[in-house]
Amino acid sequence: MDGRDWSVFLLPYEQAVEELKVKFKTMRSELKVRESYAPIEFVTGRVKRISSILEKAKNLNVPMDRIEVGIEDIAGIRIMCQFVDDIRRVAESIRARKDLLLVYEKDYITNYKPSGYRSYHMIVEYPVQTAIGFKKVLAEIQIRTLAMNFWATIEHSLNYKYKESLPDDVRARLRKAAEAASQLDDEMSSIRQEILDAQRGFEVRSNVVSSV
Ligand code: 0O2
Repeated sequence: MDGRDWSVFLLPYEQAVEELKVKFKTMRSELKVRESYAPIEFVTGRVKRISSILEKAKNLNVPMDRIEVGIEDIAGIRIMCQFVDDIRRVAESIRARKDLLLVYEKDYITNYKPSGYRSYHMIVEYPVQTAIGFKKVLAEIQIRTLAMNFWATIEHSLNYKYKESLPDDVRARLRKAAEAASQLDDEMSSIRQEILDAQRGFEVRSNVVSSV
């Protein structure tokens, strides 16, 4: 494929990323109004770089005429949440959506990667209405906490910079840092739970007082 072919090939993916970003950002603002709390903190999206698509196709032995089905994250959406529980809530709402079809899910939170990487991935099929007709594209939705995102962003940039030359001790320290990020998430969840319990206790007490 030459440059023009790639630009045309990537158009529906660009459209899918833009539309999905708007939809999840809208979900956040809508839930803030309806329930005064949204499980989404912020949303980003990107279309995979051509060099990354080619590299992944090579690594996975995907022929060029099969990249549409063989590379599932050409369109990528990332949803950042405050708490681990929020990830489950967002995943549930994605499963219930009628504007996309869930293909499969990868739970890298329970089964974190050897690198220490944690995130919840959902591969979906998303229909776009292009200028020349209807087309279904695959997209990868990554759902993670702010702590998971902090770790993944830094690990990704270090890996990108140092490639295979990342020293073993750095890899080991990154794994430890991922563990620390996970403990931070657990601690934040338990602090949140204590606040919720305290608020519930307060509501119960004030109901008893108002009924006497
Ligand atoms: P970029 O730069 O985001 O475009 P698998 O075969 O299951 O190991 P596969 O098929 O590559 O993995 O897909 P996976 O793991 O579901 O998703 C790949 C994407 O997840 C990556 O995209 C990253 O965004 C993220 N990811 C997966 N593992 C790691 C990791 O160890 N560290 C970090 N920082 N991110 C990870 P790409 O392809 O890296 O590219």
